[in-house]
This record gives sequence, C-alpha cells and structure tokens, in this order.
Amino acid sequence: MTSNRVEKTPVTLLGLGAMGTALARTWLSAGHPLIVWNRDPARSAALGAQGARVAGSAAEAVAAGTLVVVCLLDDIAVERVLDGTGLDGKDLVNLTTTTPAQSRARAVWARERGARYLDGGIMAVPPMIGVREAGGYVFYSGSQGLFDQHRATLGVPAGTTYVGTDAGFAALHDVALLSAMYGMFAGAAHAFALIRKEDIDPASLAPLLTDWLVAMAPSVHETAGRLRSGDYTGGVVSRLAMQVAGTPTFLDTAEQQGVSPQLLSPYFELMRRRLAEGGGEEDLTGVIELLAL
Ligand code: FVH
Repeated sequence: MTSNRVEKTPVTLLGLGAMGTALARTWLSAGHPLIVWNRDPARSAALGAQGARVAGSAAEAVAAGTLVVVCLLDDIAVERVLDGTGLDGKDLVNLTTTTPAQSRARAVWARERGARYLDGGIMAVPPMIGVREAGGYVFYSGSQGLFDQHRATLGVPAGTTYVGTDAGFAALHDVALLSAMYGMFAGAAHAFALIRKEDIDPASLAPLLTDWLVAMAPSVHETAGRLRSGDYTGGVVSRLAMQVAGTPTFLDTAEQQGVSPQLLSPYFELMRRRLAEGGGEEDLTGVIELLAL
C-alpha cells in the first residue's frame, strides 16, 4: 500500500520564551515532530502537553535532530546553551537578535564545530507568528544550502527572505529596519506630546499620523535612488535650505507646548550642518553622509 503522507522535517528548538513558544506552536500545528528544551523547564512542560518531545538537556535536544533552531535572549545565552552540545553534522539556525559581528563570529564558531549555519532576524512580534495575513517574516543569511534545504520548514512560522551568504546580513537588515522603526516611534511620541495638554483626543490624531507616515514612507525609494546615483539635487521638491529655515517653527512650537525638543534636535542639527557645508539645494539625503563615523 502506498501513502501520500509527506514526512515533515523534525525541528529541535532551544529557547521557549515568548517568541520561541510562538514558533513552537506553529511547527506543532503544521505536523512537524518537535523536540524542545528551555532553561526553565516549566515552559517546556506546557509544550510537552501539546505534543512536543521535551528533552532533559540542550545536548539531548541537539542530538535528537538535524535541524536545530535557537531563539534565545541574546548571544551570551546562545553560547551558554550550545556549549558542550554536539553540533557536528547539524544545521544550526540562530533566530536570536544579535549584532552582525556576533552573527559572523557565531557562523565561524558553528563551522568549526562541523555545523552549517544560518542566521535569522525576525521581523515580527509573537502574535504575528503563524498568521500569514500579519505579514511577518524572517531575514535569513549564511549557508544557502541550509536555507534551500529547509526553506519550507522555516517558512511555517513566518515568511522567509534570504539576504545573502554573509552571516551578518540578516542581523544588519533586522537592525536597519528596527532602527527606522524607532525613529518613527520617536516622531510619533513627539507628535503626541505636542497635543497632550490641549483639548485634542489622541485617538483623533492617531489615524492622521498613520495616514501621513504611510504617505511619506515611499520617499525611502527616492533616497535609495539618490544614494545609488550620488545625485542629491536633481528633481528636489523640498530643498534642505527651505527645511532648515522651517526648523525654528518646530522648536518654538515645542517650547510653547511645554515639550522637550530632545527627540527632534539631533536631526535638525545634522540638517544645519549639511546646509553649512553647502547642501542647501539637496533634499535630506545628504544628511546620511554626516552619519559616517
Ligand atoms: N518578542 C519580541 O517581540 C521580539 C520580536 C523580534 C525578535 N525578538 C528576539 O527573539 C529572541 C527571543 O525573544 P523572546 O521574546 O522569546 O524573549 P524572552 O521571552 O525574554 O525569552 C528569552 C529566552 O532566552 C532564554 N534565556 C535567557 N538567558 C538565558 C541563559 N543565560 N541561558 C539559557 N537560556 C536563557 C530564556 O530562558 P528562561 O528564562 O525561560 O529559562 C527564554 O527561553 C530575542 O533575541 C529577541 O530579541 C523577539
């Protein structure tokens, strides 16, 4: 008798925090045999009740499968957990948030122990995991062979975006996008602070902010084009000189509303420096030049 049942790749998962647990549930739901380990065994027990095999140690969990995924707090935890496990012949996928340098060093470390290494940067929060429509995905970089072989399994919790063989690139993309996010959060915080003591409902500002930020977001394509071409002045709509002339309006308004300018001032300072260097006919792309240390 033949069977159409496709065997699902077993996954070993080390780290069952908020993110690790969300990942675990999706692999279990999709029918992947799952071996889990967590420093605090209480977290593993809950998944054991849902069908995962609970290993008594990280070494036991690693020994039990070939595809080993780690999702831990930081690189120090990764070192501690994997130290003394048998990685020879394993496919190690590290979804822990790290710096590019830590990821590259971890790739060398894994190769020295006989493992293929893939680094991941998760562009999602736990409730987005396993929810296709939420749009979450994971940047991957490092071993292309590992990525190609396990792409379907890695794609179960979230989308996959491979960004190159350099093991540091996933972390770099991750940090770049999250850094932009913090800039947006800072801008939104300042906007809410400005209206705080007025009779304006923050809930009425929120959709206006969303629409404006969404309308402005595509400007990053123009910035990318200018960085590529080196032409910072062609077709400029909002000249730097004009924008610098407008900065006192923002600073005066902040003062009048009793709001600290500390989130805006560093960027305005860079705009003024670029203007002083002769960049008045540019848009804001030239400011990027000033960020190089
Ligand atoms: N949660 C999020 O919103 C973000 C979304 C984007 C990606 N991040 C990164 O994912 C990594 C894990 O994050 P998490 O949310 O699962 O974090 P926690 O819930 O705090 O769980 C941390 C796990 O790490 C274990 N752990 C910590 N230190 C050690 C150690 N020295 N030795 C062994 N394990 C350690 C911890 O174990 P326990 O405290 O339960 O025993 C958890 O399993 C992270 O890089 C985010 O930046 C999440």
